Amino acid sequence: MEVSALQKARYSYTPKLPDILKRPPDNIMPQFGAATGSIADQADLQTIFRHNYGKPVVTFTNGKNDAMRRRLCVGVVLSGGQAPGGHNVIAGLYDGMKKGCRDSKLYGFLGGPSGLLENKTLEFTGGLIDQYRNTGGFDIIGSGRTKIESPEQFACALENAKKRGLDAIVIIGGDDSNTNAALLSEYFTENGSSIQIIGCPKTIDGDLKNEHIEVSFGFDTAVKTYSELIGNIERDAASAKKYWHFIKLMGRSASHIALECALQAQPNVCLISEEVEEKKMSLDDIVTEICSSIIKRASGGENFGVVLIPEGLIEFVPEMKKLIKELNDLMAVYGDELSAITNFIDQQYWLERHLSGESLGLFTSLPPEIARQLLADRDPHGNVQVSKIDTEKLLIGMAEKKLAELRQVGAYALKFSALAHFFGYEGRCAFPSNFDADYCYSLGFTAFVLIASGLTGYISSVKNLVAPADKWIPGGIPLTMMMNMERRHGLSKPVIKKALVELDGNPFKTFAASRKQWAEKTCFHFPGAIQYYGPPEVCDQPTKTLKLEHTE
Ligand code: FBP
Repeated sequence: MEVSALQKARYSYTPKLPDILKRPPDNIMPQFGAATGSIADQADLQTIFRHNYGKPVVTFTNGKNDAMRRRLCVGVVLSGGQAPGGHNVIAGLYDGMKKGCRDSKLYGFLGGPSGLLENKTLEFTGGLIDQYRNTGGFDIIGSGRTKIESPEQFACALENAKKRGLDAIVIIGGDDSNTNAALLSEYFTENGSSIQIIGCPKTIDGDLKNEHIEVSFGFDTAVKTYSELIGNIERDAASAKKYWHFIKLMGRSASHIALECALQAQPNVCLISEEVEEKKMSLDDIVTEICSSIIKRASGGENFGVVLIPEGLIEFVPEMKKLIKELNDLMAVYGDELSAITNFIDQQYWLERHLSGESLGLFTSLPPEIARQLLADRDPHGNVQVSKIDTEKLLIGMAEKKLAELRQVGAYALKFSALAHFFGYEGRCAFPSNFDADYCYSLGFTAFVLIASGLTGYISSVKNLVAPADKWIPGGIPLTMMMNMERRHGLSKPVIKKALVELDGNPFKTFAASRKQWAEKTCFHFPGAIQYYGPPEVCDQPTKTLKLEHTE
């Protein structure tokens, strides 16, 4: 296969490792902290995770440890959406295992968790790994969104892991996949198996984070890719001076991606879903805020601008949230009945009989394309697929209407011409930034040390990420520590808590302090493309979010 010059160069990039992981493996000792507890609902979680609850946080120190030299047989699963750096997690795990013992074997389950259920694997070789080092994508083994949840699926996963002779399985995924990892680990132990489960924090959305997981991998590269594109659009807007660009950004519920892109590119408006919810803003309030920037800028002759919209926004607008919840509940019960109705008009008649008056009023007031998108298939967790709803177009339509009304009363002689964009897939498989390449490799290597140490029910963690990589602190965090109980499909379930944007956190406060000025003046910033070779201040910087979260 012919590869690009950059890909060739990236093959030979050596990811930076924390100092402790550079030692010979049999010189790395696990060090255990005190017993831990979950963030909430301790009694329930203690009952559900009888074997795994309360385990200590693990860090590593120097010390003779022969266990690191044992022969291991491990399987790895990539779960959920792609995130830059996944290949390096596998490379770090593979290199660690081979450094420990040349005869260790690493298998990849094909196509995500379904590969574990169908026992579809490939065995990694050095040659195969070398073709994917420091590259984006999950194509080395593929990924998928199958959820392992029924008792039959748990039993099947255990049987297949035994058949393969595995010592451990590494699950690389987001909050839901790592919740699944915790349940799988508990099930294995409960059923007398010593097969270990280790998770790894992945998702471009950046919502799998807490005191111990400073960031999920992939966020760094994805936000830098989107910020580059936004900067390019800003420059185009400032050159042509004729368009307002409405840009929706991936990120599912949380607005971390939009917030980081705003900090980097300084657009005129950036909506933050968590603030919309907190202030109980209606769709009309949101459009009024956008129009206020359009009008102010028009009065200075600036008939152009950029608006950033987190993809989960509409789920945070109180009236929409209520409508979506009613639709989700209806679809959970009558999904088949509703999808058997193929005509949209008939679907509306059906909804007239099932939605509350308020929600029905809102549903029928929406542009038909948006209303149709709200009825589209749910994801495996029963949620609306927000990436498939054209919120950016909805807001453009509403802004056009509001501005037209204002023009009619003769208040404003302004031009408004808007273009819609959606950035998501453009960033999920980019070549990992140096930060993600290093971080992922360290996460994979750390997973090896946790496995060799005989641990299960842990997530690989690398901390102190604003420092240079040699000062990073690798270790393991009990998965149960990050959990609470939440309602899912009408039942109380253990889940890893999703991290949303904190309105009293430094990243949001920094944005909020500048946004008034950005809304009126042109303060665009042009971050440019991710750089892989050059001075550390250009190539190795973490995101602004990470820096602001970890500096006073
Ligand atoms: P994960 O949470 O699985 O990492 O996925 C992140 C994400 O990119 C979201 O930002 C987006 O809403 C979703 O995946 C889209 O997924 P798909 O391409 O499967 O529809």
